[in-house]
Parts: sequence; structure tokens; C-alpha cells
Amino acid sequence: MVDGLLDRLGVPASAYTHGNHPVHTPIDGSAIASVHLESKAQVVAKIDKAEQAFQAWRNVPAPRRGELIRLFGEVLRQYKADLGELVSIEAGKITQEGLGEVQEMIDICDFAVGLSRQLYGLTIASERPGHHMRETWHPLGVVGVISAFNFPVAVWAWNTTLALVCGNAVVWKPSEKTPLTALACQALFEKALKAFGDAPDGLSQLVIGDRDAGEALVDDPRVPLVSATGSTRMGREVGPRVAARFGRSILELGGNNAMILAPSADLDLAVRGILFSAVGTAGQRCTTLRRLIVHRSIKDEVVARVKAAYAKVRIGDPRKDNLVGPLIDKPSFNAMQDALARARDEGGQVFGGERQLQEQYPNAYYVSPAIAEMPAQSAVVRHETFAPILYVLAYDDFEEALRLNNEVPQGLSSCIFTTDLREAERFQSASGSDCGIANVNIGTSGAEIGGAFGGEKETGGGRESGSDSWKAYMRRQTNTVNYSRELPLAQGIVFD
Ligand code: UN1
Repeated sequence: MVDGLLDRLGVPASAYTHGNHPVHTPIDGSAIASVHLESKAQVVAKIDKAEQAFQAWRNVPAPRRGELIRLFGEVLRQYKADLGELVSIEAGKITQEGLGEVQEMIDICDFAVGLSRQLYGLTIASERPGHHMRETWHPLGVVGVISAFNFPVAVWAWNTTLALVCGNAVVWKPSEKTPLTALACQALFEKALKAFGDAPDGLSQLVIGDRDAGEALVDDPRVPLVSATGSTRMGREVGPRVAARFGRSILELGGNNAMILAPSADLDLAVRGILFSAVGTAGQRCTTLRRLIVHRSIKDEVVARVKAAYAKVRIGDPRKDNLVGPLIDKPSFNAMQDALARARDEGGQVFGGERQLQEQYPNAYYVSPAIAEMPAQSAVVRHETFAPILYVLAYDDFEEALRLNNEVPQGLSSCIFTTDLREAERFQSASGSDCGIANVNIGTSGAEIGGAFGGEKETGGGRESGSDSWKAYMRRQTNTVNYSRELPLAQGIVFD
């Protein structure tokens, strides 16, 4: 299924045949390749190499570093269709979303190229005569990137393009579920390196491995920054371990994203927003809409309209004309069924959520998206289940809606549909949504790369992608220069 594609993308067959770790496509559950899992020692060797590459790369002028990313963006444009298709095959995304993910990579390349001429610091007024102060930003070193199956290529690109433009080297450990897209990214990046000419060897490396490989990155003191995307459970381990050696981390963990749907809202827009955010990527985005907090006066109407839309959603092979592809694997399907059973136990009324196409694909897990009308924000609603389940809660007054929005452990994305300016502004105010992303009349998912991406509380607090997220990939240095013939001390101290 993938040989021709991987060949076109420049991945040698030796990288994905005769390995010790099978790779399955969620489309039909079949094994499509096998890769070699690397040992801890191999990861350490790659960190050594990256460290050496960093020594040279940090001295290359940033706009020249940007040129490498410009070339990478060109390569991605050229291979967008192939890489998008590989994302569909390996992660199960529908074609539109596979292509969208590659577009997100191209967008962050463009952003990073511009950034390569804008790594600005401040100049600061000194209290001492004949002195000036400034802030400079320097590269950090080797950046470790750990990414998840659901955005197998874009999240790496967010991190790597910024890290490289900032003068760092990168070692990437993708999810064991999606090594082929990672091999393809590496092959494409190597095309850009070749066109660039003189980048140091080992500047951006890939590690195909399991938990051991991740641990090697997390524990190595030569990796000053670890950017990790995945479950809150994973982040709970990674964060403290990196902190214990005084490393930094960017954590991008679970979300439990809500929409407040107010009585003044444009319901046509809202229903479309719900559909894309709740059902897109088969509910496997960290930004997926998981909770609908709807005003009681419109709840029945909205639920009826969403159910009608859900009933029409085409489910099946993500490369065909469908809107919902498969779940990534069986554990994911089981977790969804467990959550639906718990929702019923907690007093919920469940619609949908059944397995689909089982006869055609006995080893793949297609489901109809589920809606669970809940009497309260009970335990199952507060937990992130990485599947298309939309919990519906009714509210009577706006304060209650805000409280429900915030009363979960996670804090990634949120949105409100309203035409009431007061509600919209309040939602985005200091006493409104407590999430890293708070949208008005737009769903919770599908953020552009230009903004900082990430969230609060159990989401981990990290910010990646746009705005000034680049600062996390650099170290700040405060410089004071004395151009006078005196040596005055700060705070007026006399020390004669
Ligand atoms: C993720 O699910 O890990 O905002 C990232 C979005 C995408 C990124 C999601 N741009 O839905």
C-alpha cells in the first residue's frame, strides 16, 4: 500500500522492511511495513551527533538558517499530495485533513523563514551613565521532540522549523504508531539539506523507538529542551523528569474542549462548527470539541440538528469521499466503548458510537460519532477520551456556562457561539475561559499556525507554533556594556 509512495518520498526500502516493529494502517488494520526500533545507545549516539551539529549551526547567521527552512517549505509544496496521502494511510485522516496537515507544515516554514530575520531582543535603559543594556537571544542546544500519532508530521514541523531557525539541532522521536510519515519527513528534510549544501551533519535526526528511546531524550542533560505532545499521563512523567535535571519542557497534553452555545447564536454556523470540531479527525485531535454547553432553551433543537447531521456523516476509507475515517487502533475503540458505558452509568443518554463496517474491515475500527446527553459534568465528562464523543450539558445562566467550561482538569481550547458582544468579550476576559485558546463563533479545533498553540492546567502550559513561541527555543542573555571611563556600580553602591 505504501511502497510506491515511500519510494517517491525518498525513503529507502531498507528503512521499512525486515524490521522488528510492525506498522499497521488503521484503514484496514493490515501490516504495511516493519521498522527497526532503535536502542537507548543508538539514541545517545544521535544526541552526540546533534550536539556536534549544534556547535557549528549556532554560528550560522539566522537568516541563512532560515534559507534551509525556505528550501524545506519548497520541498513540502512539491510533495504535499504524497505526504498527505501517507498521513491518511498511517494515521487514518481523510484526504482533506491529511493535506491540511501538510499545509500546516508549509505555513510554519513560511513563518519560520520570516522569523529568521526577526529574532529580536530589547534594548533597555541603564541606570548608570555611559552604559547600555540589551537582551540577546541565543540558541539552546539539542532540542528533543516527542510527537503523537494524531498529528504525525505537523507538530514535528512546528517544533523543528522554529528550533532550527533559532540555531538548535533536533532529535525527534515520533509515535511508534506513525514511523512511516516520520521517515518520509526525514527524507524530505534531507532533500532540503542537499539543496542547502553545507549544513552540519546530524542537524535534525529521527529516532524510531519506543519508550526507552523517549526516556533517553528525556534524561540526557545535553538536551536542554524537550517538547512533548501526547497524553497527560505521558506529560506527568516527562515534565518532572526533565525538570529534575533543570531542563525545560514544552508540554502539549490532553484537552477537554468545550463550546458554549448561547441562545442568540447563529445556529447554522454553530451546527457546522460542532460538526467539524467534534467529528473531524474522528475525534482524535487534542483540540476536538468534547463538551457542548448549550442554553436549555435551544438544547432540544440543537441536539436534534446535530443528530441529523451526524446521521448523514459518511464513514469509511479516509482516502475516499468520506468525512470520518477510522480510529487509530483497537485500544482506542475499547476506550471509547468504556467511556460510553460509563456515560450511561452516570445517567447519560447516548446516541451513536457503534462500530461500523466491521464485516468489511474486521481488523479496523470505524465508529459512528457519539452524542451523550448528560445530566451533569460527571467524572466521564471531565476525562479526555480520544474518540468522537460529544457530551451535551444544558445551562440556564451565562455564569453557569462559564463555570462548566472551566471546571475540568484540562485547559487547551474553548469557544463560544453568541451574537451578544457582552458574552463574547466576557468569555475572552480574565474571568472568562481559562484555556489557552478561546474562540468566538469558531469551533475549538483547526487553529492557524500564526498564534501560539497550547493550553493551561493539565494541558501542560506549553506554547508552540506562532506568536513569540520561538522564545522557548532560545536562551535569553542580558548584556550590560560600559563605554565610559568610570566604573559606577548599580544601586548607587560605593565600594572604594
Ligand atoms: C493536535 O491535535 O495535537 O488546532 C494539534 C488544530 C490543529 C492542531 C492540532 N491545528 O486542531
